Amino acid sequence: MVKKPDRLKFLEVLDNAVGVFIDNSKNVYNNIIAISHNDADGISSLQIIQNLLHNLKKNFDYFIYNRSVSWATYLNGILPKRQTEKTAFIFTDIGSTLTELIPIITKRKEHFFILDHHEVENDVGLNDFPENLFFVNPTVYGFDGLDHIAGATLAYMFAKQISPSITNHAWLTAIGIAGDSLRSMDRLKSFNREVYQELIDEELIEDREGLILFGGMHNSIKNGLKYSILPFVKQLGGEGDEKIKSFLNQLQINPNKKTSELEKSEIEAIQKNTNLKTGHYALIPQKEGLLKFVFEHALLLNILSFKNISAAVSMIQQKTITRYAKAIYIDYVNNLTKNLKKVYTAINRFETKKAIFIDAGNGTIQPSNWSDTASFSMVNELTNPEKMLFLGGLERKTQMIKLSIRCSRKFIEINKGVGVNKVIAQIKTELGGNGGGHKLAGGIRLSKPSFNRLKNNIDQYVQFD
Ligand SMILES: [Mn+2]
Repeated sequence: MVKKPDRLKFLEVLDNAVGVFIDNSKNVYNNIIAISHNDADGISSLQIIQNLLHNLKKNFDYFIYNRSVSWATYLNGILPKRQTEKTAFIFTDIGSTLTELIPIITKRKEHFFILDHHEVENDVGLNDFPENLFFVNPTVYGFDGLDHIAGATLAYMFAKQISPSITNHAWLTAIGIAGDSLRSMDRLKSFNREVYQELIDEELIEDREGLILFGGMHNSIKNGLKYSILPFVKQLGGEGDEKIKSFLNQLQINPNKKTSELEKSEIEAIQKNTNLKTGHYALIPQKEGLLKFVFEHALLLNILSFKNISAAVSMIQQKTITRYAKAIYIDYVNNLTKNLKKVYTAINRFETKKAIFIDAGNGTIQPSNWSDTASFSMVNELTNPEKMLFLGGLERKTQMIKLSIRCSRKFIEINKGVGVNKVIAQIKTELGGNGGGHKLAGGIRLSKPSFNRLKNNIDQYVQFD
């Protein structure tokens, strides 16, 4: 994390994987199996690889892995019974759990190309890889897997070296970047920034500047203010139409005017009365309606991935949104903004020096929404970013306490590198329970007595010396 990115070393590893793929793709590989992650970045990465294999006229199959079972179990159903060098695997946006994968890959004849930007476990020796594994992961060379390089950015860099005409599909990269980074486009860095600039220069993406209401950029300003999830608009987000209309009427702005068509003076008037910022956002020229707006398109794929993965995979190839997908989208932003409003205004909380507990149980927030409510509360700083957030409650079916745990980058800085995963590991050691996660996000299930002990002594679990 702290070390300076080693660009040359990373590009050398990427070039090597590209070289091996090119050498074998003509005469050796006749079937490629692509495996990707079930989110917007994963689906965009997969589409890039599919287009590459289409250009190369290769047979291919694809699978999408949601990490609900181990790699061993999952791959058991995918790896061909008869091993052959004629098959190769490409993993995108997934595959950094090397302690699980290396033992499997070691026993196979096929080449495995893993193009991932998730951090690798600490206890893996990066030098004792099996010869058939080509592991390309920029986080190993000091890059940040969110700000610097999305899974789709990496997939695009790989594909473009093999088949330059992949550039026609490069707009897919913007969806992956937006879906993972959750930032306005002016805040991209490193490879994400460079590829995004290339998309603008090639006119594959239209970059615009305006009021940022992610989640509602495609909408009227009334609905934009109501349904924006990044940022959540304090005082207006999740509110009823009347309150928002009267706010806009006072500023003499037509509530039905499109967010993307506001005049400069209108934007300034809104900014004077809210916490909103302007920034850059991306449009896909050949798409229409919601799908034209890259952030909203990515959000839709992230939502659909959990509900109906085949709908998500087909949506990325469509020009306009289906009614089915639109209904799911509206339902999602409607619930999420209402829940964020609850976190911001009303809900019961218990606060210590280092932590905040929010009781979302007893129907306050639907359990299926706990995780996203916790995430967007934290990124919007609706709770103090210097404290770790524990949001959850009693889960009826298990009679356990289920908690979504989040922290900010600021928290990690203040606490010398301690993040959610370390706190969860500490809780599990001392109180039991099931769970896990990464630096910024994770979750745990605990018995009621364990939960009470946690709550009473929380600062001792969050503190490390
Ligand atoms: Mn990703």
